[in-house]
Amino acid sequence: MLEVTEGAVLVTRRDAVAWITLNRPDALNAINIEIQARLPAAIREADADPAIRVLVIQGAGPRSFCAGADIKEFTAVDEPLARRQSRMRDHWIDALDQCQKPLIAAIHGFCLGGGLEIALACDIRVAAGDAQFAFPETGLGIIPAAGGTQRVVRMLGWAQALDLILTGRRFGAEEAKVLGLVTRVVAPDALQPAAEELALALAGKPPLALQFAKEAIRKGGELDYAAGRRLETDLLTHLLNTSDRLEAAQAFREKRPPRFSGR
Ligand code: DAK
Repeated sequence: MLEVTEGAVLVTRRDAVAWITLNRPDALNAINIEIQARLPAAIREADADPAIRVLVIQGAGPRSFCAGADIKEFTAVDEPLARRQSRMRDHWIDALDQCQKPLIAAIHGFCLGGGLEIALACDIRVAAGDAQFAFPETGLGIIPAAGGTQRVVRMLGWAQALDLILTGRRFGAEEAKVLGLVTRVVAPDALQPAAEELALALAGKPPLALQFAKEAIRKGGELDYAAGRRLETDLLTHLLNTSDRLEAAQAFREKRPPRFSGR
């Protein structure tokens, strides 16, 4: 994985963790065309790198994770351009959905519209106490369409999805936790350490078990119960002969920490 030190999406590596930073702090990290192109590339590259076990997405600057799509790039579009933009949107959000490694969103400040959709596409969301969430799309004459409507109805059910998306109301980190949109809230200056501690804990676990657990939950959750159980059993069967499963049991018997190889 190449480290990227300039541009709208930065990528750095610490230990086995790839830190992907939305880097347009003057625009509150709004998603412009450059972010739409670079974010999926960064995620796919980190996902393909065997030295990386966990990815964290965060926003640069003190005020925002991401304030949504770049409204200054919104224009009246003709049909071919609309189709092209729509393909690009599918592309950038698909990269998050297809990522096999654990994806953590470390959220501070504004987390709005497309920014909230990025966060919701991650596996675990850690929010700073100052985080503010909303789906402002309907006020702009559009709808959340980077997975927002579909993810929120699946995560929270119809009633909350309709309330949040029709009104576009702003809500804070504690309410987001009560709703179940984020699972952890920490003090603002504890966000980075909390995300790092979580990332390192996941990086120390058997990678295939995490990958298959993601698949069982994400894919299985879209299936009926019986089909989901079959998927779960198939995935477990693949894990039974992995070196890491044998290593976990061996380390337990020898009363030592396990060393996982990812095989
Ligand atoms: N786009 C562009 N610039 C933005 C921005 C945004 N979303 N949000 C903030 N900025 C810029 C501001 O313009 C300002 O820049 P300057 O004017 O100084 O050059 C700078 O960031 C600081 O913002 P403010 O001066 O406004 O700061 P305030 O504290 O007063 O207000 C705010 C902060 C977050 C409440 C406010 O900036 C705001 O309401 N921002 C807009 C939030 C929003 O509505 N976001 C868009 C949601 S819709 C699609 C794919 C995805 C989507 C759509 C289409 N396709 C592929 C077709 C997703 C849609 C959305 O996300």
